[in-house]
Amino acid sequence: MSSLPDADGSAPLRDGDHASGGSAPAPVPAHAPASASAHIAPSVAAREVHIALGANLGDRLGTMRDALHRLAAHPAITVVAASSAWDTAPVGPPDQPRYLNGAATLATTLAPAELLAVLLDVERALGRERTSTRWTARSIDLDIVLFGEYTVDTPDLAVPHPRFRERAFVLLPLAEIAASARDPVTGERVESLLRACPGRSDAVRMGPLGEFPAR
Ligand code: A4P
Ligand code: MG
Repeated sequence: MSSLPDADGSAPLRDGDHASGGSAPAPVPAHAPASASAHIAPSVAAREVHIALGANLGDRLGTMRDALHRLAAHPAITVVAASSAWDTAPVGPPDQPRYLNGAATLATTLAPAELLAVLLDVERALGRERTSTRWTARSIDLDIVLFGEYTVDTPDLAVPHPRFRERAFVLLPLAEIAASARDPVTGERVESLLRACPGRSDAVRMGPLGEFPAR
């Protein structure tokens, strides 16, 4: 993408590709399970990925915690950090309950499309039902917000998430755990995107999503 600010900081990924090129990959954290690097070719280093979680049906907090534990149990994923849970007003159709939102940082050797497949599996396992209408109430929503400094633009996956810059319900929790993470499209850091984002005052910080990495 010509608009990318960092000549060496971003590289488009095709569906199914492993992240390659771009900035130096994040090292596998010391606490990563040994199986994490064995899952895919050992030469594939773990990437730092930030995901957003949202829920406004059922046991919102319990479902979000369950989702993180399921991700942490995956052999190619380490949950490096989790934000607080934030109670937020619904964006979109107003006739739905308030959301609980959060964010987590993962280290993974999975390719973006593979990680998306895992997230969709976890959503299904936790009772997510999709309707033909966008932005309707859901038991759990798991979105990839940033995948290192890479960009992905395929029919099934867009990274960075196309709407994260204008969403306080994504940026507030993300800024707790990844304030200096950089948006590869605008070059802005999460903390400065948050400062420019409307809707922050409507969100209420609740307790932690959980202790990650799990001890
Ligand atoms: N998809 C494309 N890019 C991505 C990505 N980066 N991460 C595709 C995850 N999925 C991605 O998703 C539909 C398809 O998007 C996926 O199958 C995948 O192939 P979905 O979860 O069924 O759709 P959705 O969430 O209803 O729609 P959308 O447009 O992704 O919604 P948003 O933008 O995520 O907004 N208000 C509050 N307060 N809190 C919320 O969490 N969430 C939404 C949904 C609306 N209002 C909200 C909240
Ligand atoms: Mg989604």
